[in-house]
Amino acid sequence: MTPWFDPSLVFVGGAWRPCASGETLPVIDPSTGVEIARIARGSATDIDAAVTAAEAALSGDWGAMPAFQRGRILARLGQMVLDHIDQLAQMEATDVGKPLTQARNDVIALARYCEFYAGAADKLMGETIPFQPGFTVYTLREPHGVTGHIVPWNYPMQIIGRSVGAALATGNACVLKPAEEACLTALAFADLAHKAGLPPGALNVVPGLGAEAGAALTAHPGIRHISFTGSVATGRRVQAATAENVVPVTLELGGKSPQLVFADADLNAALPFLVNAGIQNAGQTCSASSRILVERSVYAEVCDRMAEAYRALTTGPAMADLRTGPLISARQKGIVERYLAMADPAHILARGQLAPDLPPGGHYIAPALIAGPAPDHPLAQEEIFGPVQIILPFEDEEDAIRIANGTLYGLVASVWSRHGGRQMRLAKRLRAGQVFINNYGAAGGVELPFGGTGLSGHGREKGFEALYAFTTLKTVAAHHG
Ligand code: TXE
Repeated sequence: MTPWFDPSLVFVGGAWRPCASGETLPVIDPSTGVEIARIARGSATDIDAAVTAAEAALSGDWGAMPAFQRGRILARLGQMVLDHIDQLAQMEATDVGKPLTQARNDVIALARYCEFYAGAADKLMGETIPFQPGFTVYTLREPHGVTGHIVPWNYPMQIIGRSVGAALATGNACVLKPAEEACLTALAFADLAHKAGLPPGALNVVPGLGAEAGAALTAHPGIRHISFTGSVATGRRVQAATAENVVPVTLELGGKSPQLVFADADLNAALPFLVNAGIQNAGQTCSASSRILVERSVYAEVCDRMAEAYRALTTGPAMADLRTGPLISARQKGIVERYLAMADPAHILARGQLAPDLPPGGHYIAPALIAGPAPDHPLAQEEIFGPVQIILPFEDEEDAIRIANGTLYGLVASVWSRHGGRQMRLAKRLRAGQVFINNYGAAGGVELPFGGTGLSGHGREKGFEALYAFTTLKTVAAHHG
């Protein structure tokens, strides 16, 4: 997989150029541990140049462009993404270590975000407000200006789609800082956007380390909004930095999302979702369902059936396209192994299988299903971010809610039950930004507002809701007598 662009450059003002320091960072293929490319080590100087380019775009062609025209460019971009599906999927699979089919799905999701926000660009409207006689009052939705986007390594294309897509549709100019572990598709996206007709400076991409390029972006006084997806620890730093400049921030910080399985559930329908929501992308998913809560009377049966499904899971290189690939890095593998070491070996119900002859430098972990640590155990409380699921029993609806809501997170939850009243009650009482009934994740749902409460963060991305987040509201009160 050789990118069609030079990945060691930054993309600023519609052109590729070396970063100011001239230094580069390695791109490691997590499936093999081998370096496959170099990316720029962007710094505060590059971020500053990107913000300047974005400001120039706003006072030039991009800022003057009518909304429908922005939509057309996004629509073209969506088509170009689909036209490059093979290259982009291979690039993402190699860079992130995700199985090729999952990487292809991410390409399709990126195209869907472009399509959705293309269609929405000229449909965001203000209101007229009934006021006193002699006045006409209305609201205008205006772009923030230059928006900063800090993206993690687990779903680069999807997260870029949901945040940059909405920001461009509403007329902001973006500076994107992808994760140092997986930058390639961010750079590819910028190249395609340029070719789709996006004016220079409307989208700038500066790869680099979080503590350098990332911190410089969040602290830059020219940035008017920050969208961040990543860890709680970094999210806190990002929010503190944006507080200095008093700019709004959207934080999506992962979770410990539960699926609640009641005795009356259709277990055949539930089972694939119970397992897949935990192991997709090797569990490195913000909305991963890492806790399965099961009504006591069917607990043993669900444990057995999930264990059987786990034993059939295979893990191997991204290009082998098995159920799970490697973890992103040796560091992430170490984190997951430390959590696994906390488990009582007798509680590990099942492990998946590692494919034979794995490349020795890859960061592989066989998925693990762990039964019954106490709900307050770190395994049942903390985000592990690996292919590990915890399965716990509950006694009744009240107990289920207590355990489900008993972490500091609140991103996603699901309820498996045929009982309509229970579905509605739980949908109201579960602490989460999204609740699914008899499904999980709704296949990604680009149309569906997404975000969390508690340590999972605040603000909403995806769907139409993101358009409100990426605009600021102006009220105009005209007195005409
Ligand atoms: O995250 P970071 P890491 C969780 C997951 C994982 C843990 C650590 O539990 O084990 O976080 O992952 C940039 N100012 N999630 O270390 O540090 C960084 O360059 C500005 C959940 O990768 O949060 C990258 O682009 N930016 C999550 C992005 O922040 C900074 C997805 C994420 O990195 C910065 C990823 C700084 N000071 C990890 N420091 C999810 N919600 O899905 C780093 N960055």
